[in-house]
Amino acid sequence: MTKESIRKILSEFNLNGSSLQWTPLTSGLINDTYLVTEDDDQQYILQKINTQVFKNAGILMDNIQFALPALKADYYSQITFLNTIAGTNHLILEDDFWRMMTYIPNSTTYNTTTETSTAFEAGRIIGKFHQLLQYSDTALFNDTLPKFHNLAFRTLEFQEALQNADTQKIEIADGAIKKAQSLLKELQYLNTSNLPTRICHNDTKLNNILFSKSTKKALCLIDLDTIMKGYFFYDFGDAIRTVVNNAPEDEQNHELINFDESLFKAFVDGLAVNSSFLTTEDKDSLPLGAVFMPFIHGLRALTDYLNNNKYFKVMYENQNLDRCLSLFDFAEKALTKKDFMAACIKKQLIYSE
Ligand code: GN1
Ligand code: MG
Repeated sequence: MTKESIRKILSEFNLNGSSLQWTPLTSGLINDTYLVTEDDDQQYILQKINTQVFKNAGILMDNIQFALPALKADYYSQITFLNTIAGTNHLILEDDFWRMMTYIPNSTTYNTTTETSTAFEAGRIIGKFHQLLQYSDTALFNDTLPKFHNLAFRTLEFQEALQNADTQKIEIADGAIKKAQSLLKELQYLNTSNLPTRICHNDTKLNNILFSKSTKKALCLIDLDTIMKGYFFYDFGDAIRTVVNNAPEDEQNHELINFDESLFKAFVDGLAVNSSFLTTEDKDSLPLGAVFMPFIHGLRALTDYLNNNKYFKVMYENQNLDRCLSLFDFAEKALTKKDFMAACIKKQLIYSE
């Protein structure tokens, strides 16, 4: 983006301070994000939505607007969207979809953690998010990314990609393809039939939780684009894969990929603070849910590798394959901890029969 085009966008949102600075934030794999500073003081987040992925960004904004009133609560930081001069919560300029929101001062994010206090806070704030949204009218919410975490759908996409991929790619990905098939067998035991449909965040990796720099307490969840219907284990599993494992998502040295039991316990303790909304079926789904989420992400990364990296941003050709292998490795490690997880959940989350 040229300086002039960003300046033009900022002026449409009525940001005309005498000094405007911006810097790209590069951790997201889908949208383009900038931290904007106005007059060395006020900060905002500016984002260009990837409309190849979010084909109808308007209904994505609607979902966020349905959720925000319920998320307005004590001890939960509020994210506010800025209106344009024309009075809309987004700007369409030359086919690009832009939106701006407030930046919570004195806040930070972590990609990974070794601190049990951080794991506790992550569990607590995810519980709070669900507790606040538990009475939402699910019928209001759009399926912005239909079947986002639907395993049958993602398996079909994977099989299609396998049929169309280069033979060389299939050979390189042989190990990953075999792992996919064996993990799929384990996941057939995940029973979703009696699970309540909830409004979920659907992308609760650790770096989508905002923490206070001073108190170290979790403030709120950010990156609200995937707020949609789902099951609680989606948000549980996505958090677990990033809270209890210190290795990045594309780690190539699998010896560094770990499942830290004390971080898991701390996360569940934090969740227990805000867990009265959970049903027995929700709780029973959590151990396999913590295998499911890294697996489905790994499968999506593998599919994208076979499809020549059309969906996720990559920095090198085989990065999606590395993501897949790392995520599958974590899924296998989580599978060996299934009984441990079930025992912690039983002990730490009160079962109301
Ligand atoms: C994508 O762009 P980002 O990091 O918010 C993806 C998530 C994955 C994540 C992998 C809409 O999210 O599902 O967990 O990459 N979001 C979408 O880190 O596909
Ligand atoms: Mg996201």
